[in-house]
Amino acid sequence: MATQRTFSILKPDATRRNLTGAINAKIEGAGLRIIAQKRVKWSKANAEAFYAVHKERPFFNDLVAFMTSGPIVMQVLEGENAIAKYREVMGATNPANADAGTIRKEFAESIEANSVHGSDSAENAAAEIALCFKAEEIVG
Ligand code: FUP
Repeated sequence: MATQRTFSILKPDATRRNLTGAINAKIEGAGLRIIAQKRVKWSKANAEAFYAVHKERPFFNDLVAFMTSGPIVMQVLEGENAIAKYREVMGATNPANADAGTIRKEFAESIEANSVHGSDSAENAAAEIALCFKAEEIVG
């Protein structure tokens, strides 16, 4: 498996509880390199654009409200098999179903306030990175 890049977000529940360093330690401990990182506060339009794929889902409005409720940290991660590896390190969407040792098992508060986002495919990783970072902000 070749070196890949994936897109990550440390969500508002993580920044609120001062967990960005603890989560980054899990990411780096898994062998992923943080090659871009910035802390921002999303507008409603930013969150709606990012989660457009979930527009028809019943949780969409709550998800947008949550993702705009505080600062987030957007990242590009690089490593061998980075997309699947980060999904493994993140754990299941619902922390109740997440494996021991995963970010969501250790840190997530609920299925909504679940601490992290990670791309679920190579296609989405490329699109999410392009949406959120300029090429010169990514330093591999
Ligand atoms: P994941 O890829 O694991 O982040 O999960 P999804 O793409 O299915 O969902 C995206 C986000 O929507 C989740 F991180 C949290 C939110 N969500 C809910 O709030 N309720 C749900 O039932 C499912 C997802």
